[in-house]
Amino acid sequence: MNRSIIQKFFIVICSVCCISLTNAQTKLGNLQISKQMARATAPGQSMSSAYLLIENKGSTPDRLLTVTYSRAKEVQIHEMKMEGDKMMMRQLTSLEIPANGSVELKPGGYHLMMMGVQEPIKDGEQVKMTLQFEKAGKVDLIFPAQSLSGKHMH
Ligand SMILES: [Cu+2]
Repeated sequence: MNRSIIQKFFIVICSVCCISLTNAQTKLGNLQISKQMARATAPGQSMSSAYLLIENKGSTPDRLLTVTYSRAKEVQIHEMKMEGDKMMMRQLTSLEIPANGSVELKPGGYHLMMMGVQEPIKDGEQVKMTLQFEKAGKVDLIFPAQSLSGKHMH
C-alpha cells in the first residue's frame, strides 16, 4: 500500500466515526441524550426494557415525565435496587435529571419498562419511543434493539 492510499483509508475511517458520534447524541434544550438501547423480547414475553443516558447541562433540574411506544400498552419508569439481600423493582412517577448532572438508565438500575408489547421486538430492530420532559419538552428517540442475555432482566 502506498502512502496516499493509507491516508485515504484513515480519512474514510475517521469520517465514519465522526458521523456515528454525532448521530449518537440528541440535544433537547439543556439535555443531551445518548446510549439508547432496547432489549429484544425473549420468546413468549410481552415485556421488555430500554436504557439511555440523560445529561443535563442546565442549571435547573428537569424531569422525565412519560414515555410512549406505539407497540406497548404502557411504558413505565422503573428503579431497581438492593433492599437487604433482595433486588427490588419499583415504578417511579417521574425521574429527576439533576442540574449539571446526569442519570443513566442501565441494566440493574433505572430502566424503562415496556409493558404489553404486542409483537416481539427483534434483535437489530429500531425501536422508536417518545419521551416527554417537564422543561425540555418532547422528543422521539431511536433505541436499537439487542438480545441481551444474563441475569439482569430489567
Ligand atoms: Cu422493570
